[in-house]
Amino acid sequence: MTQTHETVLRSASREVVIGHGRRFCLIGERINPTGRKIFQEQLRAGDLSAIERDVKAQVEGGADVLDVNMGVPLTDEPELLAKAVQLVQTLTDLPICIDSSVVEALEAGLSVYQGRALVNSITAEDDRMEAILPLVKKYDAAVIALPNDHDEIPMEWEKRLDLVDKIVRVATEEYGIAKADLVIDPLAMPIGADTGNSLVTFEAMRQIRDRHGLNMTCGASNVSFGMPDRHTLGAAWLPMAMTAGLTSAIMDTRTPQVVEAVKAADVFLDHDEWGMAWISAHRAKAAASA
Ligand code: THG
Repeated sequence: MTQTHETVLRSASREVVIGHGRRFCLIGERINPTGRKIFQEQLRAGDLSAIERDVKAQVEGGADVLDVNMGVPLTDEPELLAKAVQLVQTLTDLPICIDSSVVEALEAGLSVYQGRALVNSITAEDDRMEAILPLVKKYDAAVIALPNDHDEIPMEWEKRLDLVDKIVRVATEEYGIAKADLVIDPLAMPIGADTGNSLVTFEAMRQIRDRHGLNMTCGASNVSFGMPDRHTLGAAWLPMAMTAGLTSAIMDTRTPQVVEAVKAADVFLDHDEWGMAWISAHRAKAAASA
């Protein structure tokens, strides 16, 4: 068996560990204005108040980490992301996943973050790794890496594995980043586009776990995009992905159906010893409704 790695994330006062023998790590996705017109207009006008509501909802739904993305067209994204990261740190003690395609925004977010962040993300492209991996090292963060390069997303798991090999080699040998601090996103594609997509992603997950022991995360809501009854698809897909080695997901924790499917899978995968977390969550729920 390959040794598996544990990724340690921290806020100023709390630690979260992602690992293959542990309970699944839920990364709340909603602090993100993509596709949300009103939220985008508010952010453009400097009104960050909606973030408060989104943080509250993701935390109450059971998030372990919060993804913060401020990708609003026609804004100063570094400034906005830094402000959002500062605000979120006043609202919760959960660690943050700093999500941007803009290198300067990632750096701005990292520079105001107190703790050990998860940077989202690099690809296997040389220029992305060159720009972002020094920041990961400088700020002692962990980083999500997507196995795609300049061409389109590879639809063969073998090609994704080749790109994972490249990312691991470059990050560890050229930038001195520990394997424990690499979290691979094996690329979950919409099932509506091709019903063979998930089989490729599950095989990539098994290979990444068995060959590298690396942690993984995924944009789990991508999977059901364009399909009816998305929650049921999500609630089936995540336990299957967990069995294949997925150790965290970027997901909407407001949906109990999906969150509970993950918690149940933790019990069956023996990641929740004696089902203690499962039992205490249900006791708390019973107490709250009494
Ligand atoms: N991998 C990594 N990071 C990611 C993603 C990924 N970050 C962004 C995204 N994907 C995950 N986050 C979100 C946040 C919000 C929504 C979806 C994913 C969302 N989607 C609406 C929906 O699904 O119906 C519609 C949005 C739209 O209109 O485009 O709210 O895969 N590493």
